[in-house]
Amino acid sequence: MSALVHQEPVPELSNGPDITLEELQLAARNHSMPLEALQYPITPVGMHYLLTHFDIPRIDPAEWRLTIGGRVRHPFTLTLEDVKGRPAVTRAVTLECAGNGRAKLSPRPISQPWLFEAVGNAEWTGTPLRPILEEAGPLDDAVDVVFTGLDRGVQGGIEQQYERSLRLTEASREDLFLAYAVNGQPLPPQHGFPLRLVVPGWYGMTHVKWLRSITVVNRPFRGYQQEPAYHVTSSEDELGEPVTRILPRSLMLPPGIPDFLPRSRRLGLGTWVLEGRAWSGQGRVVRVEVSTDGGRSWMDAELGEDGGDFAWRSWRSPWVVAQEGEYELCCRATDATGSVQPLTTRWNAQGMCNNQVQRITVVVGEQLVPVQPPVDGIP
Ligand SMILES: Nc1nc2c(c(=O)[nH]1)N[C@H]1C(S)=C(S)[C@@H](COP(=O)(O)O)O[C@H]1N2
Ligand SMILES: [Mo]
Repeated sequence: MSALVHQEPVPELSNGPDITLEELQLAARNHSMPLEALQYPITPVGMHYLLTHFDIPRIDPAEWRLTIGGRVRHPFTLTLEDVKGRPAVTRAVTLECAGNGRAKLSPRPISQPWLFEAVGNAEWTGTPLRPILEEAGPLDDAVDVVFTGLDRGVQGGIEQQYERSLRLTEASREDLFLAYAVNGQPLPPQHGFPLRLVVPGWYGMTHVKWLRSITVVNRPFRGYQQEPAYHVTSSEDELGEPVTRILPRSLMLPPGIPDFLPRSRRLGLGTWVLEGRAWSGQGRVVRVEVSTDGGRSWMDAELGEDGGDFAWRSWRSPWVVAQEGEYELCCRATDATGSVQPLTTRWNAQGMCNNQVQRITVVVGEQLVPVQPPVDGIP
């Protein structure tokens, strides 16, 4: 009678600590970038990762105002039209969540359970922040600049607006801007409509969405998202080091076709091109290496065009596969400061900054039709 029920064979899956339903709830709201999006030099908006701590606020652009105040000589307010009327810049910026890689740590710190795909490289348009700060005129005792969003919630038992600060010197750098468009479109609600901060090179938490106010203060800001959140610490009892700039990382476009479960890749024999993107917020990516034996031996990949100071760059490496079997592919980036992606990362309590190398299992079989013809490389 039940012969018509379609049942797949149960695949052998990797064992890990159980994910809770609450983590799954976060993971379903806050999606990562599908790795096939590595094909695009500029990430299409719907494929860009997303992270929102609380609810996505609904904002009426006619009512919305940005206030600039605190320890300044000339506090003022801008409408959205005022912001758009100011000088505009457009920049490709790689955004990555500081918690990217968290789910690979053991034991897994409980929060958004990212694997390695909490990243995107969109083209943001907005107006530079520095002239706005200059017009406001910070007083001599100014220390921090606080960026406050319109979203509200409870975290760590504390009711709060989402807000983060930067030292005045960092906030006054030339490359920061307030973005009202992404990939040529007005910001969609989930990416911060109508205005968000963009801090090229810094991890995602700094890029405050749904910006409501910019406040200059005369002491180091200690709001929840500044402290204790976003620190690399080995225990809950000590503060540790604040998370700032993005560590180097490379990702590989998974070759071949996926096996629905267990998510490994299938590929035929032949000559393939392994390719992907690499980035760092500390300096340019100067080297990417590839391994097809799980990190035992490495070869240099060819680097593609430099995407600019704060955007990822492409890399590629030919791969001749003459033998059937299982392969473990890895890639690792080195940036201009000499910082290299590690094979394993030291555990930390919040699951921050895990830039350990990605591993892709590929099953090569003679029978398989070559599904991915050798290509000229991603642009
Ligand atoms: N107001 C506000 N801004 C925010 C957040 C938030 O929850 N609220 N999340 C931050 C974090 S942790 C990240 S990683 C990035 C994600 O940006 P995206 O969703 O546009 O990719 O936004 C940052 N800005
Ligand atoms: Mo994040």
